[in-house]
Amino acid sequence: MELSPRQLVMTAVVLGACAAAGCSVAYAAGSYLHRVFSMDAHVPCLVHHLATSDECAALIAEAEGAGLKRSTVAHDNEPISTGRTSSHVFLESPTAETLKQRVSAFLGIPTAHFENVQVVRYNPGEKYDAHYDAAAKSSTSARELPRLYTVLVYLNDDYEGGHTAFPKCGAEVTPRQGMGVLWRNLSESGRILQSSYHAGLPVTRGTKYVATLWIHGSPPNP
Ligand SMILES: O=C(O)CCC(=O)C(=O)O
Repeated sequence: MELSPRQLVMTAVVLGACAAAGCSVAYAAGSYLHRVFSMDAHVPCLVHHLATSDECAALIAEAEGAGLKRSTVAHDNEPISTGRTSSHVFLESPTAETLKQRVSAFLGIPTAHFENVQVVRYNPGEKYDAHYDAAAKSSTSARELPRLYTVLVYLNDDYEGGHTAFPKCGAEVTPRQGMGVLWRNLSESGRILQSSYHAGLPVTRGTKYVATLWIHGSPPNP
């Protein structure tokens, strides 16, 4: 099933407390969400039905087929981190491409600005401590990464724990298969946005899978 931007708009929701931070994501039937955002999504937003259940299942199978490895934080050649204990793999597959195309249409940013889709697996006890995606360490003074937006897509929800927390927004997302969470990491002037500080809380039972899309302001270096 293909999802139109209109269907996505109809189900977009702003996470509660951050709305006070000045973002006006108005409900505008017939508008595309990226226009509603007017590119100032300085708050995390939920996007329901961003991926179909078939796509979610395919991404999990493709990731398992390709082989996931213990996660690093910014680059695959870094040492492993105790703050990020999951495993992941970057995928280049027709399903990953479909997801990129959909998010690209949704945000109005070409897929050339996207990193490859990363599929992350968390077994019980595994987590990703609070951090900024636009910084290589969890402090804003650390080396910065040009990740303008992050889009997380939950690929399953048959597990316990594993919520995504935005501590500086007072918001916590309960994963639902196919649902996305989208947020901006950098302001227009390139400052790291406090609202983008987030964590993948420990999974307490079962296995969690998410797909992560990082989108840059210009095409990333190969
Ligand atoms: O798995 C989650 O809920 C959060 C993932 C995350 O923090 C990230 O990919 O940057």
